[in-house]
Amino acid sequence: MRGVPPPFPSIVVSMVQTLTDSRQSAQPMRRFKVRKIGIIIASFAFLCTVACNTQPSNVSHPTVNASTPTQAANPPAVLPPTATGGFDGAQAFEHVRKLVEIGPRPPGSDGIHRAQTYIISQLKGIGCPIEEHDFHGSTPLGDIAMKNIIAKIPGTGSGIVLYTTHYDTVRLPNFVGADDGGSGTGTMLELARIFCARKTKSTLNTWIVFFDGEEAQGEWTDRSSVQWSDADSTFGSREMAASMALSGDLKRVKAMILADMIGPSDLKIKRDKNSTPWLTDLIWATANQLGYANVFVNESTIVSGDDHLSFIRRGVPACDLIDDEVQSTYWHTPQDTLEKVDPRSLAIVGHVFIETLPALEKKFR
Ligand code: 1BN
Ligand code: ZN
Repeated sequence: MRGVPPPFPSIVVSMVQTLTDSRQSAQPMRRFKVRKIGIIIASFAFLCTVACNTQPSNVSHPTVNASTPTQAANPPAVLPPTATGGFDGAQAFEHVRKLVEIGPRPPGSDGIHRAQTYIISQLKGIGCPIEEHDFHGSTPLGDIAMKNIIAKIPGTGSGIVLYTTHYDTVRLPNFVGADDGGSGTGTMLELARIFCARKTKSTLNTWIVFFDGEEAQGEWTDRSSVQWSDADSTFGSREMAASMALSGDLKRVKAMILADMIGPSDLKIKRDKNSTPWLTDLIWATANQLGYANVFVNESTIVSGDDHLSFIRRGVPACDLIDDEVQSTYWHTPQDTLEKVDPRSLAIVGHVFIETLPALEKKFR
């Protein structure tokens, strides 16, 4: 999994090697010819490698198909955008760095207002059509002004796919939420860059959603003091699901996909039993075909409180992608800092998100 990829595809390396071997026993003239042929083939192979790697990301989407895996079982340690459908893990990580630099981002704080300015300016800068949905969360600390931010990429049909995350942080002293709040936000900003730049429309309307107020609101002192309840959490996703139900848009939602805490370098995402089985299967099949079976593992967990449930409860297919193993380590502690996030993990999830869209298009054709 963590081996460094060769500079050329292995078939090219072995072709050049064969010519080099035969060269040692050849006559001078023949040696010259063979060397020349070798140089020509190596140059051709190099040019081909460069050309293949510089295709624009919005036109090179391998169709994920159960019988034709697109990668070996162990993807390389370095995942450049050319290997991940154009998704740049380094860019996603830079967004996480900027959010962490802001500091704590609990709802209603200066920090979350700065995070909102950052997310909105990034989305506008890449040309995404955006909406800001302002509302008030009724919390144990009183009414708090909150804001969902939505990039709406139009499709040719009526169906909607929601790619979602939360950008607020839990109200704990010195908590900056690199993984919890940061990793999903950085990933969705990079996903927005790719989807908003596409010239060809998907059949599905693709909405990228940044929820406020996912965390429980209270004057918490440490992680053991945090009391999570359905009424005091997931304010942003409950608000969005409710307003979409009122407008009639909720019926158009084919799938809601949530990314939450996807940053660890040893990322391990289990199947959440509260998520919709067919959608979980579709995402896991996509991840398997891309060679990420060691990240999207065949184990189960139960996520009993997160933003996907706001949609599941209203009958919308939804799936939560979360590494719940960090709950026993840095989760909801001041140690949730930048080094807990690996650009490679963001790239893997981003790649799966990119390829999930055509799989959904196919399903709802
Ligand atoms: C995720 C990140 N969550 C809070 N911060 C939601 C959650 C709550 C996930 C309880 C698992 C258990
Ligand atoms: Zn949290």
